[in-house]
Amino acid sequence: MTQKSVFAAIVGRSNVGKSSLLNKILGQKIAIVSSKPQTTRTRIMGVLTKDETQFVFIDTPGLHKPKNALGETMVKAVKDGMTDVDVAVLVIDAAPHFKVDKNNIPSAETELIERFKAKKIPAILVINKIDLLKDKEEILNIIGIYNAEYDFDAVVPLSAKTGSGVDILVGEIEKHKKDSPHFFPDDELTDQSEKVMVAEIIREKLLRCLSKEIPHGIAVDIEKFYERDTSEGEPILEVEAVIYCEKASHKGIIIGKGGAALKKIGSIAREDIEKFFGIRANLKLWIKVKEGWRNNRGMIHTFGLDIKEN
Ligand SMILES: Nc1nc2c(ncn2[C@@H]2O[C@H](COP(=O)(O)OP(=O)(O)OP(=O)(O)O)[C@@H](O)[C@H]2O)c(=O)[nH]1
Ligand SMILES: [Mg+2]
Repeated sequence: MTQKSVFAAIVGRSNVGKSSLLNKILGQKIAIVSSKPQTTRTRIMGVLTKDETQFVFIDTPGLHKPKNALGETMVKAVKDGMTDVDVAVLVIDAAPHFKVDKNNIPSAETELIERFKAKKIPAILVINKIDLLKDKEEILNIIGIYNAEYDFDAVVPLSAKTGSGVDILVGEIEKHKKDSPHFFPDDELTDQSEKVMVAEIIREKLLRCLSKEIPHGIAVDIEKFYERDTSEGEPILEVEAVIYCEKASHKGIIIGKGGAALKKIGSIAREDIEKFFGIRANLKLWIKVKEGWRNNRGMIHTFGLDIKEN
């Protein structure tokens, strides 16, 4: 049996549902999701092996205008994520297109399309969040607008939330497969380490529980991560993590009155960690202030947020 592989980059603006789509395709959550923009900070690989074909999906941060060094590394991660792929999947959010001028494609999307043109990258257009559309006929308008900009190989309206249309997308991506040995073991799901997965689960809860700008200035560093047996001989995962924030006032908000906010974050993060690893877990959280870390390349590196080499 000749092995086949296909590399697909998932790109688009922030919050359009790229990570939700990756999780739905894999049938398991490996990328964190939130309603706040700039949730994904690095390039994340998701691997799906079906018989002779291995799909490698590259989830990328939402393309945006960077405001700091972290933003610059995120934008670089988008560009690097598109290098050497067989196909790009441009994800757009169906809903906002009816509120704005219909002929006005957002600049981040134009920029991505320009890159497909320059690098001759075959691309599939995904119109996501169709579950939110009342008038499905509007999809035809969107298709018209985007097809005038680029000769997309396929256009797939879908919902990463309900899963409707996701199989069609996988079929379209599969058309780009090439004869090639598999790059990952067939049972591998992601290139993220277990420690990074845990840090991301904690950051997701911070994004969900905290308001506005605080989560954008947060990084999570796992200091201890090991499994031990309890006195009853039961395996338990011990995790100790430091939450870095940018201001002392933010630290107070994260802790909350009498520690209530931190307790809640810790408890929902622990539940998810237990679900992901399938064993009980103990989670201890500390909070430290690191002013301006998002403009400090050394700290960005320490937090593992700069570009990973292939
Ligand atoms: N109704 C609906 N909501 C969706 C759908 N897909 C994603 N969402 C929601 O959209 C928000 C953003 O989803 P993400 O998957 O984090 O988006 P993203 O494009 O990865 O965002 P960044 O990582 O910030 O670039 C979340 O609140 C999701 O639950 C969908 O098909 N339908
Ligand atoms: Mg994301």
